[in-house]
Amino acid sequence: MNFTETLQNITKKSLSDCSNQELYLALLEIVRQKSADRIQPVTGRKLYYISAEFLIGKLLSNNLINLGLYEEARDALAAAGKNLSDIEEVEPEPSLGNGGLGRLAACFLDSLATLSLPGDGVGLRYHFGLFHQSFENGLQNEKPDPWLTAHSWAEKTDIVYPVELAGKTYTARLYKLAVTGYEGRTNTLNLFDLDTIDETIVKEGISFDKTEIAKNLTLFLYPDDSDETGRRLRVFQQYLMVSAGAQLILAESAARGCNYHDLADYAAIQINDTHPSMVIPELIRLLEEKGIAFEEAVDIVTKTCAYTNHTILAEALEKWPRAYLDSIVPQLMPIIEKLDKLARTRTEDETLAVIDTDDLVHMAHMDIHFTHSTNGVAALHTEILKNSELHGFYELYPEKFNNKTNGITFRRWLLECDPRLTAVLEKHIGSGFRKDASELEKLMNFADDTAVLNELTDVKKANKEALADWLLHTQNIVLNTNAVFDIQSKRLHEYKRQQLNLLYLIHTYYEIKAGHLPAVPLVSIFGAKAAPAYIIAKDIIHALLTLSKVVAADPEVSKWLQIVFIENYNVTAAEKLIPACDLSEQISLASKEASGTGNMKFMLNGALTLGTMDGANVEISEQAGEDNIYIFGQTSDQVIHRYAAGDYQAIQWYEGDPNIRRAIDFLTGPKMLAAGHEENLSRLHHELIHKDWFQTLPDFNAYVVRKEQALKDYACDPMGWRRKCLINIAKAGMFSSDRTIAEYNRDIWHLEK
Ligand code: 9GP
Repeated sequence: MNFTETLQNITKKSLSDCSNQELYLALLEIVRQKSADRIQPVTGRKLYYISAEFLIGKLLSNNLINLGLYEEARDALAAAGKNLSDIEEVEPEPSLGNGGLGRLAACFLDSLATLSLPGDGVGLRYHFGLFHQSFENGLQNEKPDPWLTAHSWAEKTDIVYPVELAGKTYTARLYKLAVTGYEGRTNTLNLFDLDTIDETIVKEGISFDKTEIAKNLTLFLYPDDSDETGRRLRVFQQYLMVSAGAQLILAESAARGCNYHDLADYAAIQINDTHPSMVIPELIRLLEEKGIAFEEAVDIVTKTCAYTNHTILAEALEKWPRAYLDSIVPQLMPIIEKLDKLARTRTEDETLAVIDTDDLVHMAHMDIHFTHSTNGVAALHTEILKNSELHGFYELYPEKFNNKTNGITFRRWLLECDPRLTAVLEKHIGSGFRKDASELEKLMNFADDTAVLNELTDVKKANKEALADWLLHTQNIVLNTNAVFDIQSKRLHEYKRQQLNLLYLIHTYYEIKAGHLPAVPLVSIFGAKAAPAYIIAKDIIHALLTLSKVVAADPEVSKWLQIVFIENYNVTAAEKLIPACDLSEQISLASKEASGTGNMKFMLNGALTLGTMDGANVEISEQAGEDNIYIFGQTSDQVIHRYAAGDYQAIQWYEGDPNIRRAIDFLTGPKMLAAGHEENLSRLHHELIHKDWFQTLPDFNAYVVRKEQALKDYACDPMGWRRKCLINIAKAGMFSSDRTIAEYNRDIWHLEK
């Protein structure tokens, strides 16, 4: 049966008579069947990647590509006058993540399945995800982001586990989502939920009664933690995830012959940041219930579990007040106390304790003491962990520390999102890079081939047009596609420094007014969500939206500059933005971005990086060569010293540099106040002058100089620019998540194909 017949068999009518919804459901069924055919038995260890987030994105095209059905499906539909991308519009994007942490987890699942390694995800089935962002009156507005439909990819099972929370028993139900690899096996993303969740309790935006656990537990990812009920709710969620997850792991291992003493021969557990850390005491508790003594249980759990650290920012290195744990998970507290005592027999250093003198339980400390591996996510980040943030732990357990530089799946971030570039690559270097990313290096043979460089220019232009079309019909935004596209899309956070870009844009506004025109018209695009309780982050969004209005209203400036803030940045939007980008903004304060993965996606799609020597930018710069990247700003050592000296005073930079002062003062000048809100703009103005925790001002001038150099190169030497782009694509191979997963497997998991 050919693809058309298979589809017709399901829809029971001719394809041209089907609605996109009917075709979507038929495709979903085909993908489900074909994925199920690839389920294979597990031999040896199986990995469980436990994570609060899995930012998987839409699945239809990705699954068709991985099953080798994409072209067939596209052609069969086209023959009936249907368009696969229109059909994909029917699919809601699963809203199960926030940013890089969650997207990394999704890339890892794809690579595990592609490498035919047995590795499942374990997480929660949030009904409304993070939130849906819109802009109203220049401000971020949040509302639920529903994605669960009657025909969701995640299928309900009969598997349930009891979970004790604050003395009451809840029933966690398992939903399974098939993850099929590119020419590989099918694994599972296991998502837990409660049957009792009541979506109707959400009122006004995203607010709901945070105390009604049975009704609210899996409504949202990262519920607002600015008050105590919100923080406690996060503990409730985390325990639901790890307790149900641990029961699943033990049940599946036992079904394969595990007698619990040998759990580490059956399971490897990766703890993704500190949200799943309670899996350690929970597994010990469950093993004790099976009759295993505490000491042996600790040993088993240590051999089974490994921990990944994704940040040095305190906010994500969770420390829970003991009182929360005493009331929510009283069954774990005696175990955590024993772990604290045990840790104290290994070191006298109070700063490495599990429970500190303020009665805070340090989740990362528990992870490092009681797992066999702690890894950072880029070379620089791991060095910072070893030499400063976690130095005491590194001295105690040097053998546990290792680096695993992040990666991205090229199936989604090249084959799916940039079919035009993929076609050009295949024409010149064959299709081996689909499975072996290092083959991209073959492109270096064409670095001086004008015809190939012209083809890359055509691809970029077509991608810019496609982005413009999409923004026009989804957000009513008109883009100038003859401009250079400069993009900063990532979570909104002061350390990522969208505010530095903001100051640059104000500076450019003044320069244009003074007749100093840029080398090329600039379209500056932002995509970012701010955590609902993060006030300054929301002020930065407001300032950018307001500036965008001011610029658009000024014909002298708008010829040269356009500022676009797209709404509700998510994976779907990223797949449109990244292939269209010329200049990729990776401008975090050096030392603060653990790795970044957006930086890798932009590089792979032929954008040049404007960035600091931070996270994986350092490795991107090594791969691409310093002539093919625009690096600026303080080094991580300089930043760390400045923090240590404790003498950074933003006001001195503000008072000492007229350009900085001019840009900051514009925020509260008449034009901005006429277009925006004084409260938000003054707060940001004050923050930049009196706090500026992430040292925007010392990097301002270096940023302006480097960005102007990049725009000049783009405008004055188009072939030279395109050659740099080609080199970036050719050297992106090391950032495949297939490489990352192979390293995790070699050093930590030891799974069998
Ligand atoms: O901020 C890091 C980002 O740099 C990294 O690429 C990503 C995946 O490793 O994790 C992010 N961390 C978090 O979102 C919270 O720790």
